[in-house]
Amino acid sequence: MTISRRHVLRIGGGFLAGLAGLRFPLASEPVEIRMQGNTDGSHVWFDPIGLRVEPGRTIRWVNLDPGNSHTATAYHPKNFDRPLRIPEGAEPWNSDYLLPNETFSVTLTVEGVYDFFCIPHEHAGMVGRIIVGEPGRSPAGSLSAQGTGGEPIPEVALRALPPIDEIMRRGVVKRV
Ligand SMILES: [Cu+2]
Repeated sequence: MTISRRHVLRIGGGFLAGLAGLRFPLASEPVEIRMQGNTDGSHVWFDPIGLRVEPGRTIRWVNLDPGNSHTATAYHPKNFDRPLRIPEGAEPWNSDYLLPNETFSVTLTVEGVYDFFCIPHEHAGMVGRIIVGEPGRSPAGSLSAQGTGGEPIPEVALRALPPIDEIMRRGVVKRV
């Protein structure tokens, strides 16, 4: 008894063709970062504090802290002569003060690591980190995590920033 070779070969095709259309990344929807604070104002934070997105994604900060104004401000020489901690060639942003329930949005297209802070609460460790695409792909990506020049970043803020590899692994990192 012999198995028909033609029969075996017929099984292979067709299955994979359907899979290509299954991905819907919803890249047009903004990703939200919430500005939070506890009731007595002794703790303030970005939620999430670490985030990974694909290039072209819009980030929207929203102030959900009823008791405080907050900012989302990129570490960049154009913002109060702070060290460069976003990719070279990327546009710096500064939301200015957001009152409760106000929002601010930015679309990030250059791949790399972006660190940002809240102007009145940087010394309380209110900072965040966004990774766009693959940080290694842009030469400035890894460099920006070190930062250069300007008024130095307080130790408490540096320590609050989640490690790049943790953000790459988990996609979203919450404050502990
Ligand atoms: Cu703040």
